Amino acid sequence: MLEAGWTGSSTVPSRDLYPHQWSWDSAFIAIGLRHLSPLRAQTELETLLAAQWADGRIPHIVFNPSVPLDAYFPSPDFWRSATAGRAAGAPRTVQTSGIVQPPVHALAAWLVHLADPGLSRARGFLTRAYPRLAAWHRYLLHRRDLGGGGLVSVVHPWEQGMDNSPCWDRPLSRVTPAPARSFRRADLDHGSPEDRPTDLDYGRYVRLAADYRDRGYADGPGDFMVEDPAFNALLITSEYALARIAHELGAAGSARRTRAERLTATLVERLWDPAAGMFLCRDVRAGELVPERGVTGLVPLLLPTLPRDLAATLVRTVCGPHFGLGGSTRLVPSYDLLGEAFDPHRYWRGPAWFNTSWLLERGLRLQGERGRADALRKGILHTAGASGFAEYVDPYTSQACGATGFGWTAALTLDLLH
Ligand code: 9WN
Repeated sequence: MLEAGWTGSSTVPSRDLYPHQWSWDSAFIAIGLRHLSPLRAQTELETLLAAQWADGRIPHIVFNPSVPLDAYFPSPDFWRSATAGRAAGAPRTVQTSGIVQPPVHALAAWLVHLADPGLSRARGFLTRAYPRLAAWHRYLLHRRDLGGGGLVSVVHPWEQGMDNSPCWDRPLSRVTPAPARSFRRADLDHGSPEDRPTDLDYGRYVRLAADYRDRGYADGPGDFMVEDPAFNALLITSEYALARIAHELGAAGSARRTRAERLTATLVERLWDPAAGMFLCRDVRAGELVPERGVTGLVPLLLPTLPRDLAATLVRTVCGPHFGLGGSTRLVPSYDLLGEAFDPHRYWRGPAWFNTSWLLERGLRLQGERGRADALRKGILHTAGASGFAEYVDPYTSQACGATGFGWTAALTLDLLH
């Protein structure tokens, strides 16, 4: 599947549904590819990093110019990166979107390096990647601290990567949708409408992205600003990876480790909800936590300096009635099984995804929960194979939903097999 999705310089998430390069997909794909071809894994990340903007942002899509414009919406003529993104420093040689995705890249770069340190050193892989990754983190921490409390805000649900999670319903309700007739949804050519976000969701996605574009992709207060637990936890995880990369390159990494620890404390301060027993999203415009339990709020299990009692509570929450792991579910559902908005088939409103389960497998292992991590690993491997490497699955029946032969499902399966 990864061979079939390889374009010569990167891997598509899915030939039909997502025929370009996606930012966090590429990071996960590189983590798997490193076991087959460390060179290709390095190239995957290098292609993405080459599309970085001068202000440090790594765009969520890098468009393949040989794919027809109508194959995916929104296409390059919607984002107009070269013109609308000029002030923010969009690259001239390649067309990209103007929003970002979760910062898994430094973690991926470090893991790719470890797969073949000799090749990595000979090619100067980390020497070239480090300044770009550092600029990426700088962009997020400085330009995206829209709440002023030290955490990064996302300005679009596509940035966080869990597009139609019920966590966004409340903050999104303030956004006036673009009229449905003003755009054409190419996703419905390949995906079933029951499994995809609704037209109303899309109207809001389009409005938010068009407004951001029309402001020249300048960062500042907007209608949608959310501090998300997974996005910030992945930034912290990647900051630890950057500390290791700095050390490998002969520089000191301790300032980065200290920053990662400080960010962990800020995450707890701003997003931990003791009553829910997990992290919640903060709606920055409304100045309050969003009372919805999404898988995003479990991802901080990845953090090594999470207070022990919080880690223990998170483990209980993953295995309790809201997520059912080890009981009614084998993979972690994307949203609260008991939540009002739960839907076992609709995208990020219930189905289980492989990338988040992979992250939680890692988190459980890091927190010393070996038995649970082993069981989740088994569940991922079994379900990936049985579902044809689906994009996502019904959390109860493991029935395949969305695309099959999906990039990160194949890549992360490979990773768990090693
Ligand atoms: C919008 C590519 C991407 C993933 C996201 C997933 C989905 C895109 C879409 O596909 O989002 O970016 O068109 O629905 O939600 O996490 O990166 O696989």
